[in-house]
Amino acid sequence: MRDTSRKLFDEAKKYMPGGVNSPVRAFRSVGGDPLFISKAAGSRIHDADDNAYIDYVCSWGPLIFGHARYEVLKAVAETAKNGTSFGASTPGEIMLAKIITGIYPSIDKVRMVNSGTEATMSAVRLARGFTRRDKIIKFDGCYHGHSDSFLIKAGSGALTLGIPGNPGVTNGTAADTLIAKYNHLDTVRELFEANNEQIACVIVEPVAGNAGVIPPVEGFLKGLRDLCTENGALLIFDEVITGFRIALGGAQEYYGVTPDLTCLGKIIGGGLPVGAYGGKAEIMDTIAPDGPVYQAGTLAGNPLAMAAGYATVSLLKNENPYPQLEKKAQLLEDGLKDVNSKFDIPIQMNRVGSMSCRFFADEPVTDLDTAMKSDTELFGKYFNAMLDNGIYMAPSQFEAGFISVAHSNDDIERTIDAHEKALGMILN
Ligand code: HOZ
Repeated sequence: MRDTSRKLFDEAKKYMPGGVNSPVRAFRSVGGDPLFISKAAGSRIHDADDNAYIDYVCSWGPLIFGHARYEVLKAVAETAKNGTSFGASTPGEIMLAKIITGIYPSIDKVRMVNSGTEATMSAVRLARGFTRRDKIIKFDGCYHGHSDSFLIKAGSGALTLGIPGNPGVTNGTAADTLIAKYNHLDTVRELFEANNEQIACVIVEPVAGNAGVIPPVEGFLKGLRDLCTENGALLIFDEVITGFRIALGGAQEYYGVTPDLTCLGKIIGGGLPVGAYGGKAEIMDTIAPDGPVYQAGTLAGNPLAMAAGYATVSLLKNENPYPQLEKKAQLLEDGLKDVNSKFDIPIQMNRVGSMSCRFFADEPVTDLDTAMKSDTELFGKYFNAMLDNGIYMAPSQFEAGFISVAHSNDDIERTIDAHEKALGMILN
């Protein structure tokens, strides 16, 4: 049934480490062979054997309108006709920068990069350069891409694959990354007290989305804001996932807390490789060529990514799909919960807007420790049973699922149905 994908995976393993270009894709924690995708449209992806699946990965978040949305494809195709990259400025960069700064009051100026990893890495360098301090605080289970400073107690693939410590990261770098517990403000306060005037920034996913989905508890983000202000440190929101996802203005709009710097990615590239970081002009002007903090990129502000991103953000601004997304996500959550009540399997349903996660755990998941109590083996069985029933989810307990504008009520019904079948299958 998935023979072609299996053959392709065998072939891929000869030429690429683990047969993949990003570890979670290898399906290691859920078992089975990864799908090779041949095409997608709307809410559906097709594998190389032409099996169709309702897709809840949505390219890990960027595809808020679903796959191959006409306006986005058109923007990319029309831009590509004039060339794909110049290593020089283009009007498209201004268009995307202008629409982003118009939507995010905390962002006066923005610098485009090529990925979320670059955005967070550069934002932290900027925070260090601006404050002239070395140490940073990050949270256990939060993932900010794969640059050295962040690969300590990281979420996503590092968590999924249980990769311990930080091979490849120097002890010096690791020593400058202080780890606090997500949703435990006291641990942040203690780190500030123990490292007086040494902390450049606190970086946080305002909704943790790489250890499953873990919403911030009441007062957590506001508490971070206050602690940063009191201690002269910058607050960085990594909104690579939440930006334009849980609200047009991201988590900072949703929760009403203003960071000093914001990292964006995913949706602002409309499915093409992109990242960005921005903030107050006073801070951003520290970046070269205006200031001494260096950061550059041959393909930064690439015209195709700018076009796809601008088309996507314009659609979001014009159509305001957020109430509709919330409705669909609620419908799905309610249906899944109804099914859950028929089975003797403890499942915690975490959700913020159109990002969600089902934890196979007994108790509410509010931090990394409680997330780690999930039954990952059971999740693996569930994942494969869902796949067999036509549903493509992130192949890890510790990732977020996304619903798009393209997901229909019929898709949601089918998903609830598949969920019931899958739970039945894993009990047998
Ligand atoms: N959690 C990652 C994105 N936020 C998964 C994508 C990947 O690593 O390939």
